[in-house]
Amino acid sequence: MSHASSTTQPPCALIIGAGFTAGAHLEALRRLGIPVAGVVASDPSRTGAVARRYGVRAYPDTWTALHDPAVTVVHDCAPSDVHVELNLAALKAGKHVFSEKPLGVTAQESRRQLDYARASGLRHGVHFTYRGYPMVRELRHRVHSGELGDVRYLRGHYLQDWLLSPEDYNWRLEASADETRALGDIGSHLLDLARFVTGLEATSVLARLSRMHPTRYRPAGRGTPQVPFDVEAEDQATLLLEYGPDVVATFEVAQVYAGHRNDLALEVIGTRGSARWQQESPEQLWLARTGQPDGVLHKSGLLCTDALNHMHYPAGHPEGYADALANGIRAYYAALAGEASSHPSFEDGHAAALTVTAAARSHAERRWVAIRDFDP
Ligand code: 4PW
Repeated sequence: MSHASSTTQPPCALIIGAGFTAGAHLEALRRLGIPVAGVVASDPSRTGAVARRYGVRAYPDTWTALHDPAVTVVHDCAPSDVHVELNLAALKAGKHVFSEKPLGVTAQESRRQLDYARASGLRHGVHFTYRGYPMVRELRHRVHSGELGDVRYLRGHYLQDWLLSPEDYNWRLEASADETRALGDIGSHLLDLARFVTGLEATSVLARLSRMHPTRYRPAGRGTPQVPFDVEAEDQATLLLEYGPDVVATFEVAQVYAGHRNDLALEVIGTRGSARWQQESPEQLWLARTGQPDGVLHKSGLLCTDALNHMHYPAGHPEGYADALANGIRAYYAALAGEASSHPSFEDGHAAALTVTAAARSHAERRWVAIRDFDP
């Protein structure tokens, strides 16, 4: 497997998908000055609409898009259940891949992609947006510098409410019984955040998954009644995790908790102190350390270097989700250009998928499971 053309050409992106995430990638690429060849999605009218909005080419089908010699990097912003097919096709066409999470809806899918990507020599990345916030970098630095002592507990949640009503419709809700849904979609972010911040690998999990509504409704078109369908996968999950013998975590994930818009939070509790970051107050870090007054650290020019590398406006000029997303894309393209830059890879995507798959099995069998047993 040799893919010399994509590794020597200047970068040029292809976007697969036409939803919220595809638009966010397009905006970030534009902001970073990275050329975009075009867009392709399963629905030609949506492909056309996105292409017009951003002034890029609308490809007629995925094969044509993936085999355009102008394209060097594929951004997979398509629904989760087609990532395996699209990412493998992109790698086979000799393109670098920057995939949205979850890398696969099962650990089998993420393992196949990781093995193929490693052998291809192409650059593989997974977009775990929340690593792109300066204060996440600051939290990681403080955990690794030992400021909190030895890490013992993690508390975290990723809670949303945009799928609360049975009439709220999105492709995610159609996940089959052998896939995960909320856990893969947003639980993967929380698992990755905990792993990134602490450097610890989850070793075992006990999980309980549930659904708010057994029946939901799919729109059938203008003037036509909505079509009911059975919900097979979870929209809520409670996890108890072990990270080796000494560290325990409790995590909650849901997309049906009223009032929680994009409420991602991680608290690291150590033998000498605790620290917490929350996505909805992204420029702050809560700190409580023994022998010191509790306090909230605000984003400033005095943060650790890694946080400053991810801070692109001076203190007092708030940065949020779109900036974190652009920071993740910037890090991937810098690495592609040969610069010393780290970004989440298919290995990180596989690590999250492994824990999600193990959690689904734990729920199905109502028992603790060892996560490594699920690495195919
Ligand atoms: O990746 C996540 C999505 O799947 C995002 O960060 C937010 O939640 C927005 O949509 C979903």
